[in-house]
Amino acid sequence: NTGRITLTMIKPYAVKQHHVGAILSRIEKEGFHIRALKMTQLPAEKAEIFYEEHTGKSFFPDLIEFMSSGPVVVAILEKENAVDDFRKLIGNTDPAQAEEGTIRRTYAKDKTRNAIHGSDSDESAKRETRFFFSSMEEFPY
Ligand code: YYY
Ligand code: MG
Repeated sequence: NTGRITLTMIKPYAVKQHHVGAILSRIEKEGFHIRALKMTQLPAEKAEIFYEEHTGKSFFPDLIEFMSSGPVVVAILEKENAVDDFRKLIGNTDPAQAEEGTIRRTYAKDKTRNAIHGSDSDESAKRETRFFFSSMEEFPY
């Protein structure tokens, strides 16, 4: 992954807990430029498409129910080495395993309500940015 773009989503529980401002602030402090930003809610059918790689896994139904349960805040982020640096910043999927100081360690409740999404590859980042945003909604640094 050598691209400058990644996609993030602040998940429903973190939005409900009023962590949006703190999380966006942390992201900007770490040197990511916000290219696009919005709040939206995913109907279950849309969440299923976003997470289609996990179709059939044991946690899939809970994941879809949770991700469609309330609004999310989605952003396209720009930085050198965006995908890998952002995954490092958010930490392990399971907050109990995430390093001290990572966004998930700080704001996640559990493995499902783990506060935030980050693309896992340049290819995923491309797909996920198109999933949420049109080119008119995106502003390069
Ligand atoms: O990319 P990342 O979000 O860190 O993890 P994925 O393996 O892509 O899983 C997506 C999403 O599914 C994860 O953020 C929480 C949920 N999940 C889960 O609830 N239980 C698991 N054992 C694995 C993933
Ligand atoms: Mg993933």
